[in-house]
Amino acid sequence: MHDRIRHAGLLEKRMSAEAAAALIKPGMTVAMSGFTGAGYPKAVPQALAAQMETAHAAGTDFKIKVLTGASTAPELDGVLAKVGGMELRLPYMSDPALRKRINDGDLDYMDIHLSHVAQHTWFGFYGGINIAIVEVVGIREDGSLIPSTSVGNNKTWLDMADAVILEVNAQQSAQLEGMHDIYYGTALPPHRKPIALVAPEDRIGQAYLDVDMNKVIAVVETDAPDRLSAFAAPDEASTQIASHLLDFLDGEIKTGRLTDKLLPLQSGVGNIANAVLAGLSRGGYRGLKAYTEVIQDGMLELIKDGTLAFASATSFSLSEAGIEEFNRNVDFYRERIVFRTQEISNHPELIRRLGCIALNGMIEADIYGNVNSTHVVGSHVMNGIGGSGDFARNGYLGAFMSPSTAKGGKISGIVPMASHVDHTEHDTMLIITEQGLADLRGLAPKQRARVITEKCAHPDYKPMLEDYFARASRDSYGKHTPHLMGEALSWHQRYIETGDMRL
Ligand code: 0RQ
Repeated sequence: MHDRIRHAGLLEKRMSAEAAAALIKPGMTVAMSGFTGAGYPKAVPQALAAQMETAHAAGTDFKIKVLTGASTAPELDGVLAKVGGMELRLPYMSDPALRKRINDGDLDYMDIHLSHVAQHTWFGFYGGINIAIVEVVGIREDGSLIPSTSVGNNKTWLDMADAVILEVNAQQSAQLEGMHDIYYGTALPPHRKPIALVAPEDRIGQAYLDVDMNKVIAVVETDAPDRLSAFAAPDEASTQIASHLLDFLDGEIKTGRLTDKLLPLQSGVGNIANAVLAGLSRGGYRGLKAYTEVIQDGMLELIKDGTLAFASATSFSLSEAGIEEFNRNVDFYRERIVFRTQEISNHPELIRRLGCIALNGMIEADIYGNVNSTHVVGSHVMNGIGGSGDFARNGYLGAFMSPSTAKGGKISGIVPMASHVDHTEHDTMLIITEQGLADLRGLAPKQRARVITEKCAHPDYKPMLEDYFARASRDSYGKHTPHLMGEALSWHQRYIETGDMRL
């Protein structure tokens, strides 16, 4: 028997990616595996894009609705975006071609908290799912599936879809078997029960995904790596952000609010989050734990050097060097990493119970601490909210980090009014730039404005913010959260008109 497909019935269902793609029809809702460039289907979406291109050339419109775990890669989002093959996409994305299509207004993009996607699917909010396409590492004798480098929403997709296409990827390490914990205990309200997870390393489910064999319409063999994007080397700004965070955590330990084991860490995506994690290894911590969505290279480093004793996530997002490191020392990492479904990795009940320390990147924050994670000058979506809201609202601490300026200083990361709000002032506790750290806990709006401006703003913009706040404090309609409504977004308008927020 085939070593990756050990179920006789499913072995019979092998076919080419082209034949499997031909089963997908215009207008279908197709749910795909994949989370932050890991564990996404690699062959069928490419074959589908080619078929769409042929259809479009013949004058036939061929678009589908695409649901995923989070971002995927050029072989999925990229190819489908390039041929104009999507009418709807949700949730998180980061592919440049797809981002361009969305910002050109060519398709609908729904940005949803990652913890909401599975349950909204069960609630029927997105209609039904015609086909699920899920990458797996292998199929066992009993037909259960060995999950890949991400779990994401795969359990929900397999359960809810009318039909299933499996991509069995021989490139993924067979050693991933046993690293997953798939929880099948979720129910619909009012029948929900407490989820019995009280520590990041707890196992509450099974190592395999179940699938109704009768729904499987194709099994496609692939042999291609994940996206494996490289991370930018930590620069001065991210190193300073990491130092401010370390100083803050030291202070919390001194006051007795935290111990030197901290609380489970969550770290977002992107270069800043990756660099800040790398900085944590300088803090001298040992045996910390992570309860997070994504394991980037920075977190793997922390596991390797003993800073982290254990990490729970739903996905990898590694560079080529990162996956090589994992594969080289897989026995070591297997003992220290578990992958869960994203409804569990991002579950508000669990994040609040564990008391996560949430560390996420941002586009901008305003002087009151409202945070924009997603939209450049209020309208151009970057990636999406991802899980940042799940963790920031429900964690013990919610920190948002960014350099104080972007685009060579032409944009301020601290603005009078956020041009789009993903995390309200009620959810944000720490704002960190290379300039400093604003601790907003226990502060009222005007106190927050002074602290954020003082600690986080770049010197080019600090006098402008102080001037705005002084005039708003004098002339605002209400004096609780002072704003000059005609001026609050003028910095963004100036950037659109002149290419620079500075006066
Ligand atoms: O643009 O690539 O064109 O140079 O944004 O910015 O500074 O490299 O930072 O890679 O950490 O990303 C918010 C996007 C930050 C990320 C965001 C431009 C900047 C650059 C990237 P270029 P940096 P990062 C869990 C958590 C939301 C989702 C989330 C993110 C590019 O952290 O997507 O947290 N977060 N999920 O130039 C204009 C500004 C800007 C700006 C940055 N104010 N104006 N452009 N940029 N600030 C994980 C998941 O949920 C999956």
